[in-house]
Amino acid sequence: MNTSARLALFGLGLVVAFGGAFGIAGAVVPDGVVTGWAKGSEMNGHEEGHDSGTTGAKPTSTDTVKGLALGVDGYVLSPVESPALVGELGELSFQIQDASGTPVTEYTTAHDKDLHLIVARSDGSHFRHVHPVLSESTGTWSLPWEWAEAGSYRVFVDFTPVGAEASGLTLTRTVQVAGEFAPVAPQLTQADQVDGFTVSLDGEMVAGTSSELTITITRDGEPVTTLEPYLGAFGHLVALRDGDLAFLHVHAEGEAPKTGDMAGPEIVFAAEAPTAGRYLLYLDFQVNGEVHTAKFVLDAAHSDGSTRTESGSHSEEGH
Ligand SMILES: [Cu+2]
Repeated sequence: MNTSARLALFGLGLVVAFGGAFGIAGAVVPDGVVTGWAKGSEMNGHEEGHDSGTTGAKPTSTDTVKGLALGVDGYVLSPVESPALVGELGELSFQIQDASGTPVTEYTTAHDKDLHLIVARSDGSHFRHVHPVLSESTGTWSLPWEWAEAGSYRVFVDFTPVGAEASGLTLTRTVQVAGEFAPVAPQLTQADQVDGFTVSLDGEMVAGTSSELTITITRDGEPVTTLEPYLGAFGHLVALRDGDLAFLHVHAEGEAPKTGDMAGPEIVFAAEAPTAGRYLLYLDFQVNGEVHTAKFVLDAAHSDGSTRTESGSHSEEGH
């Protein structure tokens, strides 16, 4: 594990890394429940001592991909309640239940919040990263909610149970929102325009390898140097793997910025894709008290360096 050493190279760096793809057997069953084996994976940079120095043949918990199962380590994401119809204002709510079915009401705060909620339509559009409120009496998390469009959505919750050994868990469910919709095929893009900001991404991802991604934010052609800490970091990157929406929610590693600190125009990430193929990346950043979200779509090259991204003319066939 040289993650710590690598992180030290990036003062403001964030790490985007899936574990290796050991033992993943995710499948979408007809009722929309996603099953899979994604036991206890840990965020890079949070390796616990029990991993270090082991040389056993078994994959460790860092070797799994997150965001493919509704239950991990005995914790289960309950069914998600939400408005039945597009355009109907209501509430989205759920519980995290422990192995005995009891709603969990105590969490370890991570990145300023006890729980992070990410919702994305399965085609990668309509991404939201928000923070619901916990009712400690019922153990129910909720927030006001309205579906803007129909479709099949993936709901991800990212939280850390209490306990010294606890590491961050990501649970997921599918929510269907009735109505007609036109899925959008994610097109490769390394630049986005959002709320007057131009956000561009430089770098390439290679399967199984840590690759540096540099995000640069400008406004009206001028570098933005007033990035503010948001949830204890200068930026948050969520990456979803196109095809199964394997998930990663990462925050800044290393020294947390202090209130009043500013950064920009560049944010550096180390990205490690578990497989070649397309990834949907979402960057949350804050300027002047407002949070903005920029989206990118990248192809990770095969570990031998081959890529299908240059011309886009190669077929998907062949192994
Ligand atoms: Cu969050």
